[in-house]
Amino acid sequence: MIRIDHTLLSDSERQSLDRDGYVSLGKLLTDGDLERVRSRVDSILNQEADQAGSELFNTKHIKHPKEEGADRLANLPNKGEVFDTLYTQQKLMAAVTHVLGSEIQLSSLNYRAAKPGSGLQKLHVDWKEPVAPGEFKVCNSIWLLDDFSEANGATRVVPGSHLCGRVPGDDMEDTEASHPDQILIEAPAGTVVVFNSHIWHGGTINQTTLPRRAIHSYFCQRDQPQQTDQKKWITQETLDRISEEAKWLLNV
Ligand SMILES: O=C(O)CCC(=O)C(=O)O
Repeated sequence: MIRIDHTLLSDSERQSLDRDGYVSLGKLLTDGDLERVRSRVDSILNQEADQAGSELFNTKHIKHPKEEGADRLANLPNKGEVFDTLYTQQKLMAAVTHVLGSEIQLSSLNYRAAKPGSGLQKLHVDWKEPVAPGEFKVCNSIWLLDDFSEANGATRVVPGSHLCGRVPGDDMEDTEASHPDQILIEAPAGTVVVFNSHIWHGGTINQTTLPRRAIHSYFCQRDQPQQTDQKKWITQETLDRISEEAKWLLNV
């Protein structure tokens, strides 16, 4: 179990999550934190080269197709202390448990960077089927490592769509197309945005010359399979370093 301080979330933040399906928690990373995270990401990208993100593809329960338009890293809980806070931060916990209840676990902690000229995704939900409002299984958060803007491929969401009990393919002929009600998550680097993963969402095209970088801290109900099987990947070094709460969240 973890202790959650529900007072960390204001009434209006709770209302945004309930009504709109997402909320910005503001800038939770200092500029110094951001530099450390970016620098660690760069060194893992260099080290792993064409194997980067490989833990994400061909997992036992959830096959995640390799995405040509984006660089990925996976299994970040085991790749540096600098990532520990990205799945344990107290305000994040308050928001995720507001959506899913207290029986949660980390599904995966992955990096995604939309490459210049790429990154457009279909509008999608992060679950295999539509769910009724309140029967939510998954909740995601984006730690922005760069300022997100229309130009560099900010994530799009359709506010309120987590309550409609349908998925984009039910209503849209072309799920890559713009949705009339979509909005872009435009915010400064260091911001954390939590979104109910049943909201219709997706990456948009990065029209700049630099990657648009983010880390997704993704949670699911404790009785559901994790995207990354944390027990399989956990290392002794990580176990020796992290808190009891972090072990509980990883379910290791
Ligand atoms: O990085 C983004 O903007 C969204 C990514 C996303 O929704 C996904 O990869 O499933």
